[in-house]
Amino acid sequence: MSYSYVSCLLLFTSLFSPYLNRLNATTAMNRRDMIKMAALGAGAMLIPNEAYSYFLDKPAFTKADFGPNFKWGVATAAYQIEGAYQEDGKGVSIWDTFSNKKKNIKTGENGNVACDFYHRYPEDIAMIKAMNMQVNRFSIAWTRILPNGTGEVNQKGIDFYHKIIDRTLELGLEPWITCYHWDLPQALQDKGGWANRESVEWFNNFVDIITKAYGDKVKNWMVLNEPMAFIGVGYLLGMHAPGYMSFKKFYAATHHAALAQAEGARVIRANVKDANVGTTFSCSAITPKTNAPKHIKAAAKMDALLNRLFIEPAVGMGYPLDGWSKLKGILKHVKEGDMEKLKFQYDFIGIQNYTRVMVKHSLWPPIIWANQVKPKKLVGPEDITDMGWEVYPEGIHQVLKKFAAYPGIDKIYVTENGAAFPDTVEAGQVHDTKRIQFFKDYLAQVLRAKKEGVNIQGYFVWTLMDNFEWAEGYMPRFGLVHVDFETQKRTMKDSGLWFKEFLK
Ligand code: GCO
Repeated sequence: MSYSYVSCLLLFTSLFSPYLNRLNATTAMNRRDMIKMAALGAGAMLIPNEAYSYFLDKPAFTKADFGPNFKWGVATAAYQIEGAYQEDGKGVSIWDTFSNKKKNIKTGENGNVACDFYHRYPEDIAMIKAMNMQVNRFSIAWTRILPNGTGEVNQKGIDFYHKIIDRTLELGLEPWITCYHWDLPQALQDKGGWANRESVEWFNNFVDIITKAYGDKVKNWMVLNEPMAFIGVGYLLGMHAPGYMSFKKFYAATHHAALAQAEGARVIRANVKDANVGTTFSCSAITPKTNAPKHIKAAAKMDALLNRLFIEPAVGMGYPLDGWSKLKGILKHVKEGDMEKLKFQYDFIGIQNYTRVMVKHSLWPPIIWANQVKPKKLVGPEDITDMGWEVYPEGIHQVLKKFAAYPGIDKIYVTENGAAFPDTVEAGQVHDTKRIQFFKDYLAQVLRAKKEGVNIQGYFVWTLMDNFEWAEGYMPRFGLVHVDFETQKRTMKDSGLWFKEFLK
């Protein structure tokens, strides 16, 4: 999804890169497997568990290569981990409503209990420290602070996040707050949610309250988590809360979320002294299936939708109508002065990358006439994650370069990157070698972009522990820590131990 002007070149090179990349990955996998087999044969018991995977195949880089000020951390989201969905005065969010309708979640599960972080946070935050990470990125559930979205503040909700922040600080970690990670109050959805222009005011009010409450203690703030994901998947594809499939609602919601992004940033800047203000974007390298013009055009449309839609208005370029003319429906919602208001000089942007998207021209779905080529149909990708996503390390390099090239972009943090694999606990251990390999390969590409001059200042793993993966339920496990959802027992995976060793 990308590749308009700056990245046109990348689009063409990316046609060839999968092959080169795959070759490298295969070699690495074989080597790793061979060493692993040898280690097992030679008495793996002699290798202390903590160093187990790390010794199998050291990466070609060290922590020091990323520089002394580079920040390492983990990211989570309130709805995915907290549970306690009706406790201490919390109001109902759109995800409470959505996940409690069985048909909406693949596994029929809901997020009512999730990881029970609400009660287990002291130990859970300690695990971040145990992995030698520095940053705890988490989000605030709007409905704990304002059960009805606006109006009366729930003091117990305010207190809860003070406890999270204090625990984080007491362990010597930095709290990084995401103001909105998808859990809009249901009371506001009942008034139209993001499709209602008043959402900008509702959001400003919420951000005003939380920045005044926590701004003395917390300096790093992110306004939104992946606006494209919660607007696109929530209002157009109907697969996430609030579950709409409507262009009309999508156009309105897009503009209001884009406005809220900049207005929310202004509130943070006004209320928090010395704030580091950012916002996060989902992004994927886009590859057309072949270089036939029809596939290239299809890829450009996907790029406009998936990558460009929220960053470009934020940097003063307006909406990417040149990529997909159908987006002009958004303009109906633009009032005088809005284009100016959409702009904000962020201190940093957060890049969230998992996979790449290969695109073909297609008669389905109509309107966009573009569809994704399923990774299974690609030529021999080295791994497909439990999300059905292709492992494509070079993609993170491409999106870092692409986003760094926008005007006015200063610092970049990789605020999410990770993978879901089917992990099992065996004798109290989780040997998630695929995930370790994933991090080694993606980090190598992050470092490559950094060496090429992209101002990357940190990397946060998605995610601390296995959790409620939205419409997918609890099946895809993304954590560095395994969670048994029956007993809530936590087991640090080898990948968590790998980070502990790597960051020592
Ligand atoms: C996102 C969200 C996370 C997801 C993760 C894996 O990026 O979609 O921030 O909440 O769980 O990305 O899908």
